[in-house]
Amino acid sequence: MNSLNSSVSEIELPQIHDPRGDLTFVEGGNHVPFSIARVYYLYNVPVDAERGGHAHRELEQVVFALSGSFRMKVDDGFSKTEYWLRDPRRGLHIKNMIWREMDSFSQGAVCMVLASHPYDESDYYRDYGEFQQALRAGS
Ligand code: T46
Repeated sequence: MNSLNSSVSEIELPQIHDPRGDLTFVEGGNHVPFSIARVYYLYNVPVDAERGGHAHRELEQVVFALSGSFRMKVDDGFSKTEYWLRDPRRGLHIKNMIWREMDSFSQGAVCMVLASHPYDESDYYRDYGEFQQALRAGS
């Protein structure tokens, strides 16, 4: 069974700073503990939008605020906590079977996500009751 502490953690990426600006890079299997199969990003998000509201059976992801900020609420079915993402060097690694909800997007926020698998709708629990049932069944 997942525990929230072992299933959600912050990852800090390198930053190369020089007078021309900052450069940050990310390598799958190194900074991110899986091979990156997919990258997607959220942008033009209305400040009052709520995204997420699901969990994944297998998928692991690392979520970044490349620009601006937003709140990420996470829940393993037993306990809940929240993170504010606002630093493009600091990502949130979320393992499978974690319910997540995102809100409080700042104007112009850009959220980038590195994912361990290609998109697969059958990997989603989009119903909280089903998610809880699956946790109780240990699946
Ligand atoms: C997550 C948060 C941070 C695709 O066709 N391909 C994709 O790679 C993704 C991510 C989504 N879609 C389709 C599925 C839906 O028809 O795009 C539509 C919106 O997806 P969703 O409602 O799942 O978007 P969010 O922002 O609520 O959640 C997404 C990810 O799905 C999720 O895994 O953790 O971003």
